[in-house]
Amino acid sequence: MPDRRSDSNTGAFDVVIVGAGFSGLYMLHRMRELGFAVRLYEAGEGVGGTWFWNRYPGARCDIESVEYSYSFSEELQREWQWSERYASQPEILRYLNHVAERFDLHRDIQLETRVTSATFDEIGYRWTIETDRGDQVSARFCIMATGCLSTAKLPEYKGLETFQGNWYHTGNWPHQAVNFEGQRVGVIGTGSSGIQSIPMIAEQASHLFVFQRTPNFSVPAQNGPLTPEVSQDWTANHAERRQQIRKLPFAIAIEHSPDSALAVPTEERQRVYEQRWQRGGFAMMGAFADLIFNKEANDTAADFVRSKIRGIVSDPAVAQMLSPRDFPLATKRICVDTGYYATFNRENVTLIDVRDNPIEEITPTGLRTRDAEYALDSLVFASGFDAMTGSLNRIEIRGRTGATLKQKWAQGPRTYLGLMIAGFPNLFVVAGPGSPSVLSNMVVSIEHHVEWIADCLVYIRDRGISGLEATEAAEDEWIAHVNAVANMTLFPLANSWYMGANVPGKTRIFMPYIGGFPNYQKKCAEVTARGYEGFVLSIPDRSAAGAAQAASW
Ligand code: N01
Repeated sequence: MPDRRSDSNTGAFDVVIVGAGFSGLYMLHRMRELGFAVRLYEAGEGVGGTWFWNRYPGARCDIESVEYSYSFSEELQREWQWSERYASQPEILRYLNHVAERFDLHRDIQLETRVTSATFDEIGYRWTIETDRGDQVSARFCIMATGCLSTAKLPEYKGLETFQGNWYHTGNWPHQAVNFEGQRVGVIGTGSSGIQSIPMIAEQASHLFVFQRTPNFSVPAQNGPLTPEVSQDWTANHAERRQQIRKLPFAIAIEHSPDSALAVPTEERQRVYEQRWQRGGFAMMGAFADLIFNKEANDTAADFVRSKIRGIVSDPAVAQMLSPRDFPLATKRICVDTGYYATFNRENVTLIDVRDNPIEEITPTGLRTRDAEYALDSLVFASGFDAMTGSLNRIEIRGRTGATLKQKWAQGPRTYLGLMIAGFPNLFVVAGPGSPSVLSNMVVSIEHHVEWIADCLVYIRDRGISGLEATEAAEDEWIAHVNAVANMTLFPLANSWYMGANVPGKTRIFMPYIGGFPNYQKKCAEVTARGYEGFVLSIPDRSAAGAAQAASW
């Protein structure tokens, strides 16, 4: 296939990709390999997506490093060695920069450019894409690789603009080092970002105040240097290991027991939980088969974690405050930490419950809750993201009927397979709502989506057709299935970002697909094998404009 980069001179591409994280980088590479004329726009000053922005102290992956890496290149797998069991943000960012260099991706990436709109033109069957730098280009296909957790969300407190100290959001952390030495620091939020950063900030700050609205379940990472044995095993057997991983429900290498938590004697159950706790990370989730389906089973695991918290935290009142009670274990993403609970034994750390004693305003010198005032030099918002839909909704995406995607999704996101949207032909989303995405090893899901999209584009090009669009019927059926599967689990019981519950006014609907990666992958393969079942394939446009475009394939 010829390299069609020269088409970029005319501002007319085959494919425009938005976002240069794990998804966008591989998508770009694949498109180029297949000979498509492609341009990638990225808002950041560098590549890396999530790993470019989330530079807060302690930022680290909660999936093991050897698994959280691309599989598409044998050479890349051989030459890259991870240093720790769970990679830190700087190491993952180095990896992604290495990938961009190694595959010479930068020549088709325009950095510091935010896509502001994408408008579909039905006559030419193309998208017009505009950016905040004044670019206006057209592309037959527009691929949103915008990430699931990319739009940071600040709580709406009055007075933030009056604060005289520095404030930060974990999802948009400065690129220069931040030094909290000798400072009184407040952290708002105790999700994964808060739980990773709190132990690190506590080591620097003169005093750390943790403002907690909802305690979360956290399990120890048991992180450490990647042992030579694991490293060598992975290098020698990665193809086989990756194949095994793709057969697992979350595409994460944890052992899944087929047993019910309720079918084993208490002592045996405790032994299993203890073993999983010592193993670290998501191992706990595979301890018994019914943990996410049966509240009683889940309670046994939740009780175990609460008992661990009581064992680690010396002040029983603080341990009680740190113990989650109002949602089942893992129905909010379980956090994976290093030294989180023990941090509350430090003299310089105070936990403040802001559920019954809410934060009322940020003041010039700190913040005020209903009951007290706190003097602070710096404030850290670890308050999360407008997840899964936020980054798509902030681009004005106008489809075939002229309606925007935001309008279409006012009652929650609707997609077919999390990949495409009825009314928005030739627009693809990598790891979109309705796909396993955040409930799987993201890199496995991303590679699967990139390859599915690439195959689809080749199919279209080979047949000389204009493109394809998901049908409303296929989308309705898929969303009904996504909801039905979610409702078989305990997940909808939590006010989680999976449910859109963390953003005031956002429709509550379970957004990711929890039917498991293998089932999902099978469904996608069936759709393809049946000639893109659930999609309408566009017949070639025989107008003069259409003929000219067809000739450009
Ligand atoms: O965000 P979150 P996150 N007043 O939404 C609190 C991934 N990730 O950035 O629960 C007071 O989980 C909020 O309280 P509540 C991972 O998938 C992965 O931590 O709404 N508090 C909550 O405690 C993760 O799940 C890693 O009551 C307020 C916190 O802020 C996802 O990103 C690392 C508040 C937000 O927690 C998001 O994690 C980091 C308010 N007004 C993130 N508003 C890895 O390990 C919000 N909060 C790979």
